[in-house]
Amino acid sequence: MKKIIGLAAAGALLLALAGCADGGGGGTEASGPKDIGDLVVGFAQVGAESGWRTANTKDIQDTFKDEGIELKFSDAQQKQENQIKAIRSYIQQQVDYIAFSPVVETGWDAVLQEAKDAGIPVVLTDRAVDSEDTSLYETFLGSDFVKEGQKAGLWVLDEYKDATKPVNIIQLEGTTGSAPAIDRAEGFADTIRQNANLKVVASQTGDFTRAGGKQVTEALLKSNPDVDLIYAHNDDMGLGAIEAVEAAGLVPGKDIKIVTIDAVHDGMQALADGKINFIVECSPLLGAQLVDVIKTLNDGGTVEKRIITDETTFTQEQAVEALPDRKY
Ligand code: GYE
Repeated sequence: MKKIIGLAAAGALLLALAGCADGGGGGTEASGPKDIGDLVVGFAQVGAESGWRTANTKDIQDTFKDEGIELKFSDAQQKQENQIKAIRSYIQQQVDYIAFSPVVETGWDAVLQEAKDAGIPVVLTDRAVDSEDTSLYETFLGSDFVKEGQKAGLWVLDEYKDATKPVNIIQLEGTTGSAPAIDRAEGFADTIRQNANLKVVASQTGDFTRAGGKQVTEALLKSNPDVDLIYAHNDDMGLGAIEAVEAAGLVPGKDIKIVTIDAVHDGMQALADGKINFIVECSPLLGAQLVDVIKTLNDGGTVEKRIITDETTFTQEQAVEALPDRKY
C-alpha cells in the first residue's frame, strides 16, 4: 500500500514538473514568481495618432519605469503589419509578457497562437480583438466603448428633446475596423434612434487624427450645408473639425455643436472655451492596471477576462472646473 502511495506521489511530482516546463512566460507554481526586476514586457503600441495615445504611451512607460519593470516598446504607426512584426520579435526575444493595443479587431489569431505556443501570456490593453478563442489572451483591459457612444448619444437626445425639425448630424469615425470606432458608432446609433428627428447625414473616418478630422469635416460641410452637430469618435478629430467649421465662417459650439470622446487636455480646453459642447471621458491611464495584471499573473494568480476602466463625462462648466487638475 505504502508503495502505491509513494508511486502516486512521485507521479504527481512529475506532473507538476511537466506543468512547469510548458508554463513559460510568467511565474509558474513550481518555479515561483520571478523578481519584478527580472521581468521583461514587450508592448506593441498602435502609434502616436492622438493626444490620447501620447498620454497612454507616457503613462505606460512612466509606470513601468517607476515599478522597475523592463519595457520593450514599439510604435506601429497605425499599421497592423508593423504590430504583428513587433509581437513576433517579442516572441523571438522570449519576453515574459506581451501587451498590445490592437489597431483593428480582426486578423490576430495566428500571431496570438504563436505567443501561446511559446508560453508567453498576452494582455490586450485599450482595444479588443474579435478572436473567438479567448484563451489566446489573458485579459482585455480598457474602456467600454459602446457605453461611451451611448453617453454621447444620451447628451444629444437630451439637447434636442424639443426639436420639431430634423437635426443633421455628421459623424467622424475612428480608424476603420478598430474596436473604438465600431463600438462608439454602435452605442451612439442605438441611442439616438429613440428620436426620429436625429439623423446621421454623413459618416466618414478621420482615422483618429486632427488632420483627418479637419479634412473630412471640410469635405462634408461642402456636401451637407445644414449640419447641426458633429459627433467625433475622439477629441483630436473634434479639434480638427473646429478648424474646418471656423474656416467655413461658422462658430463651433454654437452654429454647429460638437460632441467628442476622450477628454484629453486640448479637448477639455476647447470644451471650456465653448467650442466643444460635451465630452465623454476615455481614460488613457492604463499603466497601473497593466502592471497589476502582470504582477498577479507573475504571482501565479488569475485575472478577470475583462477589466473595464472607470470614466465620466464633462459639460462645459465641468471642464472649466476639472482643467487645472487634469493630468493629460
Ligand atoms: O479614443 C483615440 C485613440 O483606442 C481608446 O484611440 C483608444 C482611442 C482613443 O487614437 O483618441
